[in-house]
Amino acid sequence: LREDTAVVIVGAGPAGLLLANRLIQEGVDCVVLERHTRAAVEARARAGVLEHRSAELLARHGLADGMHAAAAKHGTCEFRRDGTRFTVPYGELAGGVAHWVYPQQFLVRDLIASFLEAGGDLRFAAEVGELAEVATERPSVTYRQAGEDRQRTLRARLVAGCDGPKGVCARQVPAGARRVYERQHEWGWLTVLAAAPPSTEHPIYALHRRGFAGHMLRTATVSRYYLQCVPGDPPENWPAERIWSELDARLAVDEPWSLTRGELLETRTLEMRSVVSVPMQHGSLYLAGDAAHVITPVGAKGANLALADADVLATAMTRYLRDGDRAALDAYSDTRLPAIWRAQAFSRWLMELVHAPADGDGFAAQLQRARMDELRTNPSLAAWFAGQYVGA
Ligand code: RFL
Repeated sequence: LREDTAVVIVGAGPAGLLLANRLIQEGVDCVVLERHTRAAVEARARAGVLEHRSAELLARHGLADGMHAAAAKHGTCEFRRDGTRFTVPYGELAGGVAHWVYPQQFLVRDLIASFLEAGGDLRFAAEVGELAEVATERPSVTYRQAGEDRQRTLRARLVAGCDGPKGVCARQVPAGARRVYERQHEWGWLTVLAAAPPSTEHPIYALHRRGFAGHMLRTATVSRYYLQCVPGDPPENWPAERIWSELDARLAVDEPWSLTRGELLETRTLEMRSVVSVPMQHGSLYLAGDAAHVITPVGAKGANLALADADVLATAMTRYLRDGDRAALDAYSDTRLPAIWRAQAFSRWLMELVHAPADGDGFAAQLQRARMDELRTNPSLAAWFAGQYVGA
């Protein structure tokens, strides 16, 4: 079975769905292929923090109604160390802007609904197996719809690889045609989602001898927590009591404060890895979001970068398909990479600030203490942090 369309989009995450919505708004024909069911995609909890510029981007394209109705706005975060704490009013420091706390699965749900309402072609349970002729102007994508034996093929003029960090699209770029920059960070993370109301009004980054602990906000009834652990430490080593007592110890302050516990919804260990694949394009194939670059959750940048990639790509694809102008498409990688590297640099800076170093209370720990003091007392550094963090 063969069909034709202008753009095939592989993956219905934030990148693929924003691109699909923008293309359909511009009248460009596209098909989205997603390996999971709609229910599974809409239930996948990951990111929760949208930058100011992502919120503006969504609003500019009429895709922010759900976020405006349900998201909380935040402009302050808190750092803890040795029983003390201080807050950074980053929203105010960045000129009166804010983060929008809106779980990624809600955004995904909204973007699916708006694309389908606009008459979009989104095929769930459609697993892409291979891409062909991506170096030419007639690439094709072969996929299998769940429950069917035969494969289907879509021919297109352009393919957008929005299939996440382990997708098939990035592998289509020949090894000799790209450079993969990769870093395995020296810390491990346990990520925890719990049915517990937040015990704080703003996100907490706690630096502790036993390791970093983070308390992030999601909704009025669900919170996210992070615990630094040995890389590769399996979640089985972390029963509920250990998780809560570690959080109690690492988040403790010398004043009345307590952590509200709740049922654990999800506990995972996360590989703390950063990857940037350059260029983000090859022939008729364009990579966006985690398919092109992976960033750790520190600094909350991954979904924001995915949205920004998709926005630039949508404009470039539209110009080419509607007006025959290739300039923006050819420049796609070069347009996006500076911001991607800035996000990686900020994320690494924040990681070094809050993770317990391997040398215990040695030299690295003293540097870290100095850096934290600088952030607390130096308005120029706090202003830089604010702009980077909120994405002003
Ligand atoms: P996604 O969301 O992974 O979507 C890719 C989609 O492609 C589908 N797919 C395929 N479909 C068809 N055929 C195939 N062969 C396919 N292979 C894959 C997948 O099923 C999936 O639906 O990538 P996208 O769109 O690039 O979006 C990236 C974001 O999901 C990611 O960067 C963020 O979640 C990262 N992240 C955070 N980002 C933020 O901006 N703010 C945060 O607060 C934040 N917190 C987080 C995070 C990521 C986390 N984890 C789990 C890694 C917190 C955590 C714990």
